[in-house]
Amino acid sequence: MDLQELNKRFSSPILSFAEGPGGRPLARLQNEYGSADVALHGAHVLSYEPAGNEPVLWVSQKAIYEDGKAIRGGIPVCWPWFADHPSDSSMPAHGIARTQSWKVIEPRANRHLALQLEPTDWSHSIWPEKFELRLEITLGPALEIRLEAANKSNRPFQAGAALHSYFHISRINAITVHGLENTTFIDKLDNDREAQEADPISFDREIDRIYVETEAACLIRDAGLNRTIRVAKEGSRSTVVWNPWIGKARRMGDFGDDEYVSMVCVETTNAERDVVTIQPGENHVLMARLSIDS
Ligand code: TA6
Repeated sequence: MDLQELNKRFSSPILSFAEGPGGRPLARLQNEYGSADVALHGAHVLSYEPAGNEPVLWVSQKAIYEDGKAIRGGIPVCWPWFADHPSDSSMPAHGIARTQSWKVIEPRANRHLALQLEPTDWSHSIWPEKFELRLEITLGPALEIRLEAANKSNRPFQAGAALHSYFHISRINAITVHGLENTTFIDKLDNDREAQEADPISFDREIDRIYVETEAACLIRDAGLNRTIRVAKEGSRSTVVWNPWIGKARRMGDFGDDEYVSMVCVETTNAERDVVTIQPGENHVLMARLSIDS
């Protein structure tokens, strides 16, 4: 559906469609609470700017906007597995959802934008389950991102997932992440060792941690911007915290060498022991709610 048809069929006083980065279709939400841009590619939230505040999300200056590629930044939708496929390393990292084009559909009551993904020949060739994904976004006092996964088959399947949010910060050494104190995490940089820390998270090196069995909201306190980003969630039992630091940043072609200083990932996830099993005919909802704490 081209932009003219999208606007004719779905635009509203707060929703319009325009050409975005890479000349690709973008949905733009705008109201008294602020604005948010969502690429139809990957149902990928690219920006969220609360009224009167700095952008909440970060996107790399070197992000790539191409079919089959994931956009570096914003909120990649990772499904039906997080990070590497559990048993087949030849599979695409973070699943099949973030690299495909989603369809705009009618949102449910009180929600502002809805996108849908169903199996394609490509996805079926690498993951043969019958599913339907629906991403709904609501721009209010918080930006609410709701990922609903439906099992359309006659057998249960396991689904890992993440709303892999990249946040805009002043400087990596000016922030701390709160809410995961004394919570078990899997350290992806130390042979999946499990550990806990009593203090809020501060950053002086690469961090790549999957915190498990936690439903806590996280706070990103940013002394440089004098603000706190709240990352609340529902339907999620894992939270991933990641900063690539300079070494990994330099090894990623779609990530500027020094961009690691202005971002942090706090990801609303179900991974490892928190992967969910969806029964035939049933759904699972994963939701992230992003806001600036007054
Ligand atoms: O967010 C944690 C993580 O699994 C890191 O290990 C890093 O690989 C990151 O995701 C980005 O993954 P991507 O496939 O988007 O490069």
